[in-house]
Amino acid sequence: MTNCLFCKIVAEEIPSAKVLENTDFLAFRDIDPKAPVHVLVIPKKHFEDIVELSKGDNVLTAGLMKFATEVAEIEKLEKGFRIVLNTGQEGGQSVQHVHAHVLGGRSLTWPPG
Ligand code: DGP
Repeated sequence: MTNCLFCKIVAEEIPSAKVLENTDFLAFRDIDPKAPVHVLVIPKKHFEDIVELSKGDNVLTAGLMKFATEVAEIEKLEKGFRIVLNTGQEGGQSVQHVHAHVLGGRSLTWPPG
């Protein structure tokens, strides 16, 4: 998708601090971290949100979770972490390319705001 911020990060038109990458997924550090570790995990192919992804591609849907847990392992989050997929307006999604936040490195409170 031409005007998608995260597609531009995948295409390296916009720089990012990469954490992990394979053929299908990219993980990079959030520009505005909410925890000592805050990494975004995205499929390289454009899907607007987790609803579109899960309806469109079972393999990538499962792969996203697997990739996110690999990121948690690389980031040494053995004490615990959180995977968050903000979805839609009320879910707080601001970038319309599905992404999982991997958050950790501190004690995380619940419930979120
Ligand atoms: P969400 O609000 O769930 O849609 O999360 C979008 C996240 O994307 C937010 O935490 C900030 C991050 N973000 C926005 N623009 C950029 C950028 O240009 N680079 C990086 N690395 N992260 C960005």
